[in-house]
Formats: sequence, C-alpha cells, structure tokens
Amino acid sequence: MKKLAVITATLLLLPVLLTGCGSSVIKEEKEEETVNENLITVGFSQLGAESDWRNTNSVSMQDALSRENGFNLIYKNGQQKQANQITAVRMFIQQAVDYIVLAPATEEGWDSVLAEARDANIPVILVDRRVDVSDKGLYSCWVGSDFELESKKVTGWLKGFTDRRNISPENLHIVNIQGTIGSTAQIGRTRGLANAARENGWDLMAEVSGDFTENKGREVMAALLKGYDNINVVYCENDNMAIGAIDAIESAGRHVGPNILNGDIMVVSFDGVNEQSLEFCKEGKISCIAECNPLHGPRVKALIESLENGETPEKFNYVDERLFSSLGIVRSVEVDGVSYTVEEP
Ligand code: GYE
Repeated sequence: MKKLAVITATLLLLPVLLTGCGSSVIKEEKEEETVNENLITVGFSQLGAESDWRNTNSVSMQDALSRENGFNLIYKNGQQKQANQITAVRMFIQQAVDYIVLAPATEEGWDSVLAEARDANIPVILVDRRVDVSDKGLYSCWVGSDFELESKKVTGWLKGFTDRRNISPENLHIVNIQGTIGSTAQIGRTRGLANAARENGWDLMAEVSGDFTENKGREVMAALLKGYDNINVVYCENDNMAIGAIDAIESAGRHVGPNILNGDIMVVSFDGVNEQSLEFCKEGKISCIAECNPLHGPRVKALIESLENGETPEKFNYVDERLFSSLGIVRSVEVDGVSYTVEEP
C-alpha cells in the first residue's frame, strides 16, 4: 500500500562525495521530498561515509532505489553515529515511509527504535551489518557478507603462504588494525583472526581499532611500529586502513611486501573496492585481499519487491565473494570444506 502524503524533510545538506568508482557520486540529502502515490517511499539510514566500500554502497542503493525504478528514496547519512541513525529511523517513522532500510553502525542498542517501527507497521530491511536484538522479528530480513568467512579465507591464505615458505607459526608476529568496534564486520573479521592465531600458534600481538578510515589506519600503524619492533604481518580489517598503514610503514623506512623473512612487513586486507588497494595488491604491497561486495542496491530492491508481492524473503541473504592475491604462491584456500580459488586482482 502506497501512502498519500506530502512530506517535508529538512535535512542537512552534505557535500557531494566522490567515490572510488568511476564518476558515480552520492547524491546530496535533499531539502524537500514530495511523495507521489505511485512511488514506494524508502527511508535509508546509511551509517556514514568512512570508506570507499561505503561510498560505493551508497551509490548502489541510490541507483537501484531511484525514481525511474519506482522509488522515492530518503537517504540519511548517520556520520558514523548510532544516535544520528536512531533519529533518522524515528524521522522515517513520523514520515510514514513504506520501508525502512538500515545499515547499522554497530550491533547493540536497536531494540527500542525497531520496536517503534514495528508498532508503526513499517518493515525494516537490514543491509551490510546486523543488529543484536532479542527479537529477530523486529526486522524482516538482512542482506550482506559473511565477515567471518572472509576472515577465514585470509587466514587460510596466510597459513598456506607460511606452509609453502616454511615459516614456523611462532615467527608470525601479527597486529590487527580493527574496524569500528561493535560492528558486524569488525566482530567477524576479528574473531576469524583470533581463532586462526590460536589454532595455528601465531603470535597475535595487538588489536587496535582504526575505525575503518585511512587516517586512523595511518595513525594506529605509526603507533604500533613504535610499540613493537618485530611486526611482520599487518591484518587490516579494510583496505582504506591498509592504505593508511602502508603509508605509515613506508614513512618509518620499512618495506611493505611478502618477504617477511627478509625484513618486509606483509599487509593483508578486506574489500577489494578501492582502485588503489587493488593496484597495491597487483604490486604485492597488499599480499591478499578478501573481497567484500558493496553492491547491495539491486538486492535490497529485490527484497522490497518480494515484500510488496506479499512474499516472505529469506531472513539472511549472503553474497558470494572472491579472494585476491597476485603472489601466485597459494592457488586455493579451503574453508569449512569449500575450496576458494585465489584470483588475480
Ligand atoms: O568492509 C568497510 C566499511 O561493513 C562491510 O565497512 C562493511 C565494512 C567495509 O567501512 O570498508
């Protein structure tokens, strides 16, 4: 059922953000939205614009949920603050949107506002990260990545690499530059590394958050280099932090690469969206990247269409993702009985 309403939304005007993806841009938040009865109105609370992954995801959502496709999209950027996202969801409820799409910054603290959406009979679709709520009925469905699987692929690659190079496990001295603490991507990627370190006997020396941004990645890496003189693997929970970390490593006069027995510091990472990180992967500056697919716009569109048709979509919808390395040392990685080919970036 479409709602007949004229909605006036006074929103912050944000600068247009260029993405790492061709000439696509994130459209500004609009001053005014006029809802037409033929369009499906969707309020989308995006968590922020911290990375290339995020910006590509925002463009994908805006392209798919366009007027031409039959949608009136109200896009709100939460600036990495959950409080802003809760305010946005409440605003969507007041506006009586048809659907709420939420890309939550962190998992905790969503019970009340999602109960308000349910009381207002507005279906909520989660995209990318998840929420930790006592009642899973508070949202219709979720689409995103298996972050722990991504991590198992990277750590499986690292195990294959050390086996082939005869590097003993205790000689791996790893630091983890984590994403935003409490976000699903951070939780899965951190857990995957911690488990692999324990199982393989690797020396996981430190875990510090770089909040998924290039600047924090640089800052955290510079501090880690001062605190530990034996780091030889940097596990970055996204590419933007890896780019910052590589800059910090090189600024400290160290070489980034896979020859860790000869003094290199190896960097491994996640996303494979940003062109520079893929270039670094080709050059061997980033040894391995687990792809994280941000193109959820068409997937969310399909979920909304299925709900519109009165269907019940799958609760959890996972996307397929690849694994990249240009080193040619490890050809495939096996995780939980499934073999993943290591592809050229
Ligand atoms: O890997 C990172 C972004 O939640 C999958 O968030 C997302 C992560 C992505 O900032 O670059």
